[in-house]
Amino acid sequence: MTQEYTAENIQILEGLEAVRKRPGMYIGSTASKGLHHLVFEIVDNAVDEALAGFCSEIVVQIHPDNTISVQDDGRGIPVGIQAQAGIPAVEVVFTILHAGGKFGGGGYKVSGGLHGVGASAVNALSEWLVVRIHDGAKIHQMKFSRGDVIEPLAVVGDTTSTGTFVHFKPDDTIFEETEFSFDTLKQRLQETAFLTKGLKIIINDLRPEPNLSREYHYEGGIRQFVEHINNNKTPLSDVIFYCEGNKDRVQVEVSMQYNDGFVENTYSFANNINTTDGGSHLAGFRNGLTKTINDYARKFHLFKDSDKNLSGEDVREGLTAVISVKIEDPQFESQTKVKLTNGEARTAVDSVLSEHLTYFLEENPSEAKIIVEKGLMAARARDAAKKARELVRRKSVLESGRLPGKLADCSEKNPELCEIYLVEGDSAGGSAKSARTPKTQAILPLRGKIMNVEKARLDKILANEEIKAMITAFGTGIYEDFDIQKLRYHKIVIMTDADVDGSHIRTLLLTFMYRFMKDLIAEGYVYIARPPLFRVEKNKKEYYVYTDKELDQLLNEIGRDGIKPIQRYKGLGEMDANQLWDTTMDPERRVLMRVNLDDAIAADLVFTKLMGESVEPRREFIQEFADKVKNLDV
Ligand code: 28F
Repeated sequence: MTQEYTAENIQILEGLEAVRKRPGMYIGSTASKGLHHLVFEIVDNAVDEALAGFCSEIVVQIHPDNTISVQDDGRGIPVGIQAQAGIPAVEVVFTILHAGGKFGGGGYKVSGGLHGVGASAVNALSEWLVVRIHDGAKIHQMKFSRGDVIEPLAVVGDTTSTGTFVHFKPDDTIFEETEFSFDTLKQRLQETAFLTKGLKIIINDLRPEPNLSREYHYEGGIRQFVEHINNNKTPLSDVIFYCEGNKDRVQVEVSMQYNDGFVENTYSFANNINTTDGGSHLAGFRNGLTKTINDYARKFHLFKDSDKNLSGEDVREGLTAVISVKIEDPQFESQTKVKLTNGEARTAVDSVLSEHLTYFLEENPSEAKIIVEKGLMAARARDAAKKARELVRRKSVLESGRLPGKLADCSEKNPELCEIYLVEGDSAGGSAKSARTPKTQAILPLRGKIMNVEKARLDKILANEEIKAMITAFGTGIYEDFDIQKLRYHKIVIMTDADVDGSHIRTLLLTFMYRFMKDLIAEGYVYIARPPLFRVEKNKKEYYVYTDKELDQLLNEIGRDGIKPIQRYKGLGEMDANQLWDTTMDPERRVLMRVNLDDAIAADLVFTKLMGESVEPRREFIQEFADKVKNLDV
């Protein structure tokens, strides 16, 4: 692994002025993200030394003045004169920009941060930077300011240890933000520790009293990463699959474990970079997984129907997986480095995984059975969902014009003027029907708690009578057939109780709409009605109040004397038609919140969490969603 470093390895050399002139080009941004990126560039060099087999511990410290130091126990950056440049190698590392971060074929660099520009870019963007190298005998030190040498390399002491220490202060004339976030750093460092088994990474935040400190050290590597991800889930077996291997100079590691949920959680990395858009290594993983499980199931006659084949989606339901490849010359689809394109990564992951997974399944028949059965169940559910979709589709074609019996439709025909209230419960539905303006307001009562959202599968959701009624009432069809032009109401108002059941129903409705009628939400047709929590009466005047805080405020304003007993509404059903009109349905007075998904990707994640199995993320969803809905008084 050790090799002579020569200048030939450096392909493109640029001056550091370029970095200071256009920092964004080199580190992505000068905001908080770019600031933290500096730390990862330095840490990545220490990680490379660990990957080369010479470093076992990295210590990162945030100092009280928001400076950062990183220390490793590797060999120490070479201090000898580098022949080509005629200056010490360490000076080369800190003053010559290795554009693109590549040292060329056979080069030293294996990991590499997002932009891979290395220590020199960090140096260029630091008000000052100190590097201290222990070479087992002497301590060598060098100081820089904004990329320029201000103290040349010199021996400053004796030592018996080896390693590299770098301390720097980001230049506040470059960065808009110079405050480091412990959470951001610790999260990424933990990820790095998972991906580099055996490496101990310590982070200390010396700013608060008492100091904060974390230590990450995983002998099990990505196997423990999988365990960590499945921590709040219910695994189908305690056994976690793990394999590693080399092919075509690609180093491959895969670990996975199934849980009882329906969501896939696969994380892929190339040279420790989280490739959020996947790419060739992920494609190889998917291919190998599907093929191997199908081959096994057929070989051991686990399919009743011999033509049966599980789809990729079937075998990935409830799967948590981490794929990590290390590759000499990683190619990415774009500058953001979120999608790997090296073809050899695909074949390498496919073949390493297929080989080891085949052994694993044959050696662990009970795990194999669980996996195949999970896939078969997913396949059945998918078939059922497809049938349910077709049913709904056919029905809406056959019965076009036939509206659900429970719907009290409005008489207006121009959709722009029409609204539909989806009301929880028949009794509130009844009040809403008598309260409404029949010309423009339609009411569709939804009975009680429709179903347990928690574990409901989409096929069950689609088979649900209330959901089907909704689809016909909207008129748009769903999924591939969805046509927003056919929407019969330009306001869809979800009106549920302000309790747990109410939020479940709301969540289910939104999930359903998001999955099958995404544009309804994207184009802002969906609203949430906010019924009041309290009714206060004083001197024949009525007040409706929507939160506990508002109640306090009101009572402070009007005083408590002569107040009638305060009515607390537990549900919509407790309000009579007049009250419902006054507080929740009168366009002049009601409070509606528009459901606004400006970030569909983030929303999908939120919904995915929601459809999952653990209670905590769902609570977060409700919280998160509440933040997303814009208060809009219409
Ligand atoms: C706190 C950050 O940067 N650690 C590093 C090494 C070790 C070698 C090295 C680094 C030589 C000149 C390219 C030592 N001995 N921690 C770090 N530890 N770089 S960075 O070499 C880099 C090449 O430029 C090293 C033998 N080979 C390599």
